[in-house]
Amino acid sequence: MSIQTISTTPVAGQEPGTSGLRKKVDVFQQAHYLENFVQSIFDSLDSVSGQTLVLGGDGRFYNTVAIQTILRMAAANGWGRVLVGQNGILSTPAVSCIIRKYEAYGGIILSASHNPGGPDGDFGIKYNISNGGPAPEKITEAIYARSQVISGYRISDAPDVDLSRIGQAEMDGMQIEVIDSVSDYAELMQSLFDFEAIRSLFSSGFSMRFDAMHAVCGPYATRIIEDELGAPKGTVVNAVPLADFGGHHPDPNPVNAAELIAYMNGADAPDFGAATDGDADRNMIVGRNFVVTPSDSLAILAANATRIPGYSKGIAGIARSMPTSTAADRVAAVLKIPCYETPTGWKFFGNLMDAGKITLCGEESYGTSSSHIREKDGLWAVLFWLNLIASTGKSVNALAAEHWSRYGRNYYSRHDYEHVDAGRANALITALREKLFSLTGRRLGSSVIDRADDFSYTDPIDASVSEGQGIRLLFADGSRIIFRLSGTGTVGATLRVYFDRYEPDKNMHDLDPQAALADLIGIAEEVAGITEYTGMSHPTLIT
Ligand code: G16
Repeated sequence: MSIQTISTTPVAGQEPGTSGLRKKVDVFQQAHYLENFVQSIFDSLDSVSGQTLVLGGDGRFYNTVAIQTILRMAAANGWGRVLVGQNGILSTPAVSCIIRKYEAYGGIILSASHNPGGPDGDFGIKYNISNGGPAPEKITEAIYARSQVISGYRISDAPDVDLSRIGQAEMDGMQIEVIDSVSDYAELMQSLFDFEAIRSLFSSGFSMRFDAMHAVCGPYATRIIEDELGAPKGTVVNAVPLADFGGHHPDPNPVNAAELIAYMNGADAPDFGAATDGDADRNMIVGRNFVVTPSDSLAILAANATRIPGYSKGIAGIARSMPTSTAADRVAAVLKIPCYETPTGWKFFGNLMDAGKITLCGEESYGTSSSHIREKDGLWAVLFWLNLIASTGKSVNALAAEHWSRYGRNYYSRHDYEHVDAGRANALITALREKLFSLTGRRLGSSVIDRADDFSYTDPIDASVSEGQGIRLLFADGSRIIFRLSGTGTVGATLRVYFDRYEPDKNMHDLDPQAALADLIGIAEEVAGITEYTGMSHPTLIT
């Protein structure tokens, strides 16, 4: 076996977005495309010689092909050891857990998360650093810069490694360990939650439906919820990961997980419902005829954290991404702990967790987690809710209603306009940016804009500055409208418009969120001219 240096030329557009590089599968299949990006990652790191890399993906189409290529490149670049999930499968939270547990140098995750899979779908690649979290912007910018000047990559001509069997292999002096995809993660969950209490809950007849959406969480949820916690077989549905996610969009929200929602609204609905996404870092929590918004989920978990063994001593602080509702801020104020507001992107939470400033964090995009790892963690959130239900004896619906009655309710919704022409979408944001000054102090309907700005974040730990993170209209009554463009799509642009309105009156907590937000929705159209710019009179997705 020999190591070769292959000549290559830069490919335009290898700039990581909100969470790594995501493109259509056929883009990744172009000659040298994946190799250029992987070599750019390796070249952007301090010496990787002899170091340990964790490698795995969500099982989508092209996963195993990419894994074999990355193994050959890792060997050629001098990595000492690669821990790779059996059959190339590792969820995003599991990669984070394994990097931390085995003190690896970093990890590569192959996933386009909630984006559809299959030959016509999306593929993605992301590098995580030694704390287990996504590489910060300093590194992603270096990777991109490198990708634009690359002239060659190193690769071994060794044959494919058998990933189907747990065990050891060797490639050009590099050790390869094919590891069980689930066990390290399962052990971590056991250390945080009261498994005994959850077992008793299930043995008392409590029923649940967990929709793994034919994505990577299936094996994790089956092992933990059915095998270890004793939920009846069949509790986890769509449990086998498929390369195309069964043709569905593996995104746990009420639109894409419509089957689960219908089930939970039916006459025979179980007590509790949950779903996770392509790479198992997102989650949706569902009660009977009721969906918990992700922003509320973060606030409710924070308010009840001391009921959970892993958090019984309390939490140091909370962080939420800027567009996430301010429900968590109200909990932090009562607990007298800080609440940080970061740009969209999990990578912004890492420094706060490493510095011990926060314990819990979350985002409106169905992501919640804690400092147990450095990624969002779908199954963790589900187990947290199960533990909460077991320790309080209350349903999801009752826990949410009680929370609102104590803290008030943040009505919240996100409207997405997908596949918009990128030029038109950018023009909308530019026009808003130019109007910011004139919007401040303006009265629209019964609301006054207290402040209009383009969100900028200065990291409190390393003082790095991230500008242009979303247009905010902040109203005098605490309501907010936010406009930003998604950084995870692969076709055209997606405009996201976020609405957040606080309602303290407990007699007003049963409104339909779209009705409760109708005034703000009208103001967004008036201020931004969404229909004119996008050519769409309605959002393509409402969550
Ligand atoms: C990623 C990021 C999240 C972000 C979400 C949506 O999630 O990790 O932090 O909130 O994308 O980002 P955007 O609004 O830019 O599309 P995931 O689950 O796709 O990795």
